Order: sequence, then structure tokens, then C-alpha cells
Amino acid sequence: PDAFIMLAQDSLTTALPWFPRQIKDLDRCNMLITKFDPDMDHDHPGYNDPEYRKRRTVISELAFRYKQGDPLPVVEYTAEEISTWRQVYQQLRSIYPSLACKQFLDGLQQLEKECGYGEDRIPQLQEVSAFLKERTGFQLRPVAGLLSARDFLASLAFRVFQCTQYIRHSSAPMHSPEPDCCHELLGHIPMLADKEFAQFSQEIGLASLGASDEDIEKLSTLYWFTVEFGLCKQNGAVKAYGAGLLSSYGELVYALSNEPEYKPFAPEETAVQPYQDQTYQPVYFVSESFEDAKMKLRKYSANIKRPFTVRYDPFTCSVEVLDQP
Ligand code: NLE
Ligand code: FE2
Repeated sequence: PDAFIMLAQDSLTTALPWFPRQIKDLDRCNMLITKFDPDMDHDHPGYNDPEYRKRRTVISELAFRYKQGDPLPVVEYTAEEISTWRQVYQQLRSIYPSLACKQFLDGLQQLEKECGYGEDRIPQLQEVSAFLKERTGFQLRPVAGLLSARDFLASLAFRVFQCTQYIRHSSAPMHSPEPDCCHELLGHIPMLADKEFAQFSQEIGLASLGASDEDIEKLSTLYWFTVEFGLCKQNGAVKAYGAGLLSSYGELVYALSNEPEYKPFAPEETAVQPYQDQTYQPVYFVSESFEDAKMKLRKYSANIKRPFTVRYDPFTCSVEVLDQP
């Protein structure tokens, strides 16, 4: 019974998957997917590096202990970690101007000016969260690794973005199949500083609350091909806005070369496209504009069938559940 809530609907009572109603309920949205974990995955570049694995355990503990409202944990990064960050930052920074969309470049520029972004240090979640809160109301919370789609999407409904704090292995700076702080801080954060993108992210989150497993699968596939790997046209050229591209030098260059297949972004079709999470995507979806992707995805989310509607109350940071008339 704990995993379900009961909702009165006419004279029927329908069982729905449990979902968070208040921001503090996010403490329960912590289901990890361990398939890319360096302790589990033999192909992980850190699998044979006990030092790296030990370090990951220490940083994971910070996330496990975290409760909503606690100050965000500060990680003192080692010289080796900062050197990995520097390499990732320098290489990506040099190709962003020609390959990243405008919203991303604007966000990154603000972060460099006002939030200590640069190649010499890894920004702390604490300062980045405060920066975002002022711009778009988004805040960060630490997470120990890749989360289940349901839990990850649910946090977006509260304008909470779950962020890993460890860094990728030094032997593979150009691409990582799992999220790490390079992916969060360079890929996602600049986009989350954009008001419209923030709104759009929250809407995907709200659409996911209490949705069926099948709808969660479709929403997370859409999320994958837009927020993570999306391309859009801007001034007649194709640019990247997906965070998985903007944090991987290797895949960013590949995605904008003439090797991969491009398809026009169409939510019904995109939602059922099988995707690749081990290495580069064989296909990317291109939207006519950044705005076009948002509008289409918004329309798709609004059509997901649920026996109730949700409304976010920003004053109490909670979700109101209303019976469908
Ligand atoms: N491939 C991305 C990177 O190397 O930063 C991470 C993707 C996480 C979904
Ligand atoms: Fe991501």
C-alpha cells in the first residue's frame, strides 16, 4: 500500500503509482540505476581503479545522507579531478561557439561572469543552486548516480534538478555513458538558467507524476532525445541544445558531422525510437527551432491520460491533485 495512493474518482477508487506531493517527499525519490556504476559495470573506465571507486563511495555517501533543505554538500576536489575538469572544459569551450545553441551560450556566459565558471575550478552545487534559484527558481539536490526515470522526472515537477557530484574517470574525458559533474554543470546548468527551458522542464516533470509505466517510458525517451540529445535549427544552421551532447566533446563533434542520421522532431514518433545509452546515438532529432521543440513536447505531455490533473503551488512548493471533471 505504501507504493500506491488511492484516488477517489466518481464511485471508483483507482490505484496510482505513488508520487511526491511536497518538495520534501523528494527524499524518497532516490531509486538508482546501477548499470553504469564503476562497481558493477566491467566496461567502466574506473572498474579496475580502486582509488577511483573509493572516491566515488565517499561522494555517494554525501548524497545518500542528504535531506531536502540541508545545505548542499561541498566536495573538495583533488588536483587530478580538477585536471580532468580543465581538459573537458577547455576542449568543449573551444567548440561551443560554433556548435551550441544561443540559449546555452548566453547561460554559460552568465555562469562564467557571475558564478565562478572556468577551467581552473569545479563549481560547487551550493553556489550554482543559488545562481539558478535567482534566475529560474530551479534548485539542485545531490544524487549518487543515475536515477530511475520516474524519480528523476518527478523532481523536475518541483523545479529540483538532481545532480551528481563525482567526476568521470581521468582516462575517458571525452565521453561518459553515465552522468557526472561535467555533464550536469556544463551540459544541463546553462540551459536551466533559461526561463522558458526551465518552464518546459517543469512541465515534463508535472506530466510524469502518477503516469503509467508505459507513459513514463515514452516521456523519458522524449526527454532523452530533447533535453539530453536534442538538436535545433537556429539562423539556418543545426545547433545542439541537449546536455548529453554539450558535455561530451566526442559526441558533440560527431552529432554535428554528417555521419549520424537526422530525423525531424515529432513527439509521437520520437517517443518510441529505441535509444543508445552506451555510446553515441545513431540518430538525432532536429527541431525547426528551440521554441518548436518546446511547443510540440508541451502538447504531447498535455495529452497523456491520467484520471486527475495536477497543479503546482509555488508558495508551498507542493502539488495539488484535482479530480478530472
Ligand atoms: N555522454 C554524456 C557525457 O559524456 O557527458 C553523459 C550522458 C548522461 C546521460
Ligand atoms: Fe543528463
